[in-house]
Amino acid sequence: MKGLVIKAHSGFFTLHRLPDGAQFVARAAGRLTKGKHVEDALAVGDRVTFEVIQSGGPITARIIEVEPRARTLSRHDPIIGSAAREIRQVIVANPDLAVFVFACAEPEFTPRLLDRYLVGAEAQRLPVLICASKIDLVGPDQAKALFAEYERIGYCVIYTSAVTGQGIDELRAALHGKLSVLTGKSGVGKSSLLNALKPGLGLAVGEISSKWRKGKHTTVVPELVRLDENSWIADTPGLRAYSIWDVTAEELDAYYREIAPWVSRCAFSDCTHIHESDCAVKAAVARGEISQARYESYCRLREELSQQRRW
Ligand SMILES: Nc1nc2c(ncn2[C@@H]2O[C@H](COP(=O)(O)OP(=O)(O)OP(=O)(O)O)[C@@H](O)[C@H]2O)c(=O)[nH]1
Ligand SMILES: [Mg+2]
Ligand SMILES: [Zn+2]
Repeated sequence: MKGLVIKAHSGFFTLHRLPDGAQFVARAAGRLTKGKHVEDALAVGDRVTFEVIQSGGPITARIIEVEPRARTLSRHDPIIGSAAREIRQVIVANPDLAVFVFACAEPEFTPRLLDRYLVGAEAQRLPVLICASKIDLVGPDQAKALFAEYERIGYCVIYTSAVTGQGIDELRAALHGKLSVLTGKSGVGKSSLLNALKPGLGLAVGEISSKWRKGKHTTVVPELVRLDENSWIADTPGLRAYSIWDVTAEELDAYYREIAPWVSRCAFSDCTHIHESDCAVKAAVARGEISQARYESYCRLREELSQQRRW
């Protein structure tokens, strides 16, 4: 039987059988998890072959095979004290789309964090959608102004309000037929959006509006929520999901999509675009073709990456 892993919880996996949707709680066959692995053997989003077992307990299935992954959303998990071993923690297997949720207000929009997420997604070749949430708090004009630069460089931005219902149909259409990963810091309204997308879902929503100030996360376990027949969404715990630590300083320019096209025209092939004199990127910034804010974001991130310890 074929299934989709919709929840992973310390060695147990909840499976959604395809195509009928019957649910099973499974463990993985020993050989799948034994031995050396560079990444988690099983994660939410994996497509598996399984068999039903009679255990008399809560476990009703055994996973016997995992389909090769199209891509993964993952992050490095350095193992303390053994630099040679490195493991990828798979947050979601086979994602089709990353949805980055940023509130127009409460909490305040932080473009530098969006840039980090975008770099992570570009590096993992994951298509991106930006969701500007809580549009009711600022109105359409101010919301558009906040995200204008991202639209200009070609990212799709959908403006939503879980309160008025604005943009929810547009968002639902964009998610159709895909496995999407919803990411954003605590309090931006991810669970509220999911509840609006799927009435009756009843996900817990942070009740105290000051909660985001403490950065407390209401959602803790990544879990796939089914929007319709073949549309799935993972409400991730956020923040750490888009670690960019796989990216090197030298390749960073490739992941700023409006910077990348200029790189080959720089005088030096290893141009950092920071201090060189004959630099096509800096010239494009001077002409206003690359925004000052995004360029500064690039410089800051590059500095940070060049200082990080490699393992
Ligand atoms: N005005 C307004 N408030 C919203 C909107 N969406 C969510 N909120 C409020 O924002 C707060 C946080 O919403 P959540 O949906 O819990 O946010 P979250 O992103 O799921 O937060 P975590 O689970 O902690 O990561 C709650 O008080 C919501 O009522 C919106 O569209 N407009
Ligand atoms: Mg939540
Ligand atoms: Zn340059």
